[in-house]
Amino acid sequence: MSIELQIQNLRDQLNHHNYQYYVLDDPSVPDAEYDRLFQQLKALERDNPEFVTKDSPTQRVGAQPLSAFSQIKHEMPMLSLDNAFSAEDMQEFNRRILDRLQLDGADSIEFACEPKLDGIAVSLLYEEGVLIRGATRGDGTTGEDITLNVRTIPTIPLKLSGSGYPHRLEVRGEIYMPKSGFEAINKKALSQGLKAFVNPRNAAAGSLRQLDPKITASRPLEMCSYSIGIAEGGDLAEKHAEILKQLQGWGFRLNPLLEVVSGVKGCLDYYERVSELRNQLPYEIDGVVFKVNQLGQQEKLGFVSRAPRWAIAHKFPAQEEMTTVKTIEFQVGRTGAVTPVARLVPVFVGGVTVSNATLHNMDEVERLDVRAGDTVVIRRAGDVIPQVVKVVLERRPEKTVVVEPPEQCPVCQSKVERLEGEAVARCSGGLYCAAQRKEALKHFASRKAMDIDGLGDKLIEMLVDLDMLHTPAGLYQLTREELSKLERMGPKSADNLVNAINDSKATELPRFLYALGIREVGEATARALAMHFGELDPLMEASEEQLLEVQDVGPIVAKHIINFFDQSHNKEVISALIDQAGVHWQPIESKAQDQLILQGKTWVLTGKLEQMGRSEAKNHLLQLGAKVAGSVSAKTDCVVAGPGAGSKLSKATELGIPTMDEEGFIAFLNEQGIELE
Ligand code: 9MJ
Repeated sequence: MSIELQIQNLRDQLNHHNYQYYVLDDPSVPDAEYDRLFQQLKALERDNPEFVTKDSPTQRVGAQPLSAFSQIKHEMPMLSLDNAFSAEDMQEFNRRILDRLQLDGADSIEFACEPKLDGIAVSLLYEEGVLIRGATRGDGTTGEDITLNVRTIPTIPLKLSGSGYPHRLEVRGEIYMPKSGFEAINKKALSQGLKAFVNPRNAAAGSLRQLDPKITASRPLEMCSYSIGIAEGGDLAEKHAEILKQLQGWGFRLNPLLEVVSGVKGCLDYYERVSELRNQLPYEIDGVVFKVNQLGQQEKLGFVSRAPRWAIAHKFPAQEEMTTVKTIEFQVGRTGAVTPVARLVPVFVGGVTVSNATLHNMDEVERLDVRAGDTVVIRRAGDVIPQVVKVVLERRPEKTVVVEPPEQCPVCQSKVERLEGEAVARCSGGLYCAAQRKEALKHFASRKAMDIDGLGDKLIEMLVDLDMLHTPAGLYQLTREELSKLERMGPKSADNLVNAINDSKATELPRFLYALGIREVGEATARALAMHFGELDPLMEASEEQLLEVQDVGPIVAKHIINFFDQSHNKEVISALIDQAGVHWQPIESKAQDQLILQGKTWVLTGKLEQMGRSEAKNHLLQLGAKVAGSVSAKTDCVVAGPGAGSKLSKATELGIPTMDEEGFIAFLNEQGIELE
């Protein structure tokens, strides 16, 4: 490609990005990419000055403002800043200044240092101390009149305080949205089904660009001032940092990290210190700004077309970069959550190489409309996990395919279920799914489930990793020979473990149901199901309506139960446990009715039970044969009263019915061999 064509090509790209960024507030590429293109164009033009034209993006800044707001011509152009990307760039900046001022290396320049806030540059005009106009920077020459909107921002004074200010004073600064405010409005927008903002800068721009100032007022915007424009009348200090202090006295917020340093070494040191702080700051910055502090020196240095020679922005490494999505895969987590993940062409961003980014759930995939082959903007700020911020649609290749959620688990092929109102899809494979197996086995063996002594989490992980254990039924086939070969497992411990596993075969139906790890079926629900159905088979065949009759079971739990028993894998595991391994329990009905201690008794629960839920308490009573009634009468045998018990307790006392508090009730349950969850 000829040089001329390369230049034209770069200009076209930059003009396009400019329009997206300045006019539409919808940046198409990360700033770092824009900067790179800009630097490339600058270098080509520097080496081939015959091709420089007036309309090159290097010769003007920004793009045309939108016409929705009235336009304002800045009396003094609003400058932009040159960029430095390295210590060498900073050395060169300093050298140029010394040369122009005819100073030598021994004379160090005083620099005012400020963080470079990533927001929107604005100009505020005060006449006789009263705010009369606010404008955006626009293209530096012409901006938009946003007076009504800036008046809504609390950190902008409507009237100056103190005295001695110029009777016409233009204050310039950055309007930005703090990180916390950004997260809050995005959360709200997403909950209302609205589009989220890409980043805080974008959110600030979008909020300022509202024709209705009420909307701007509702957005968490702040402003810091960093320079002045017009100043007529009044005495201004002779140093930049001192003028800022004067502004502070008149009511403007300054960035608290403002400092004055000496020489380029002082600048580089400031850069390092602020880099360290970057992630902890409550607002986003993309670098630091150095300004020659003495106004006399600033005047001598003057300007080049777009920027002052006396200031520079030393940019931080980018936190946003572009890369390509190779594929989108689905990962199965420990709870069976099926999560879409973008596999990326590795990209260096925010100080690390990123090759994967979670897409969280299908809602997020749909929101981003991300597809394999897409070019995406990746953001990694601080220690936050890398995020896909947006798809660069204009770079989408032909024939991309919309991502469909998997119907089957990518690990075990079981059905993936996504309940209404839930963002997360889950593998219903439960015990069968390899990805969930370790957790399921830990649960199966735990104290309130099958209670296998000596089978701890580490051991389960080892057995699964060594491919010695696939399902809970496999536990019952482990031999002492196999087990004693394991690390740190002597023949005695192996013996003990095999015995404990064997002992667990004689169990109770509620424990067994709980051990299966059906979603939302905790110990109390398992017990309620066991009491209601009496045996496993009728429960496995139960319809939704039948399940809904059970105390504690609502539509969601019912769906989980039905889904679980619908999976043939789960049925196979259950059959292996019962028919092959010999897991068994006493049939509930076979317990002679008169053996139950509370058979024929009526109990009432009242007040707040702090150590167990009402439903757990009720289940324990039902298990012991009692009827649990809602009101106290002469037929009541006992009242369990927690704090806040009212009329039921007084009625019981009146009728001379025995009562107990929660402590007493727990002691009673313990005597019956029932331990709390
Ligand atoms: C920001 N963005 O924080 C300037 N800026 O000065 C600071 N921007 C600036 N100074 C002259 N601190 C033009 C832009």
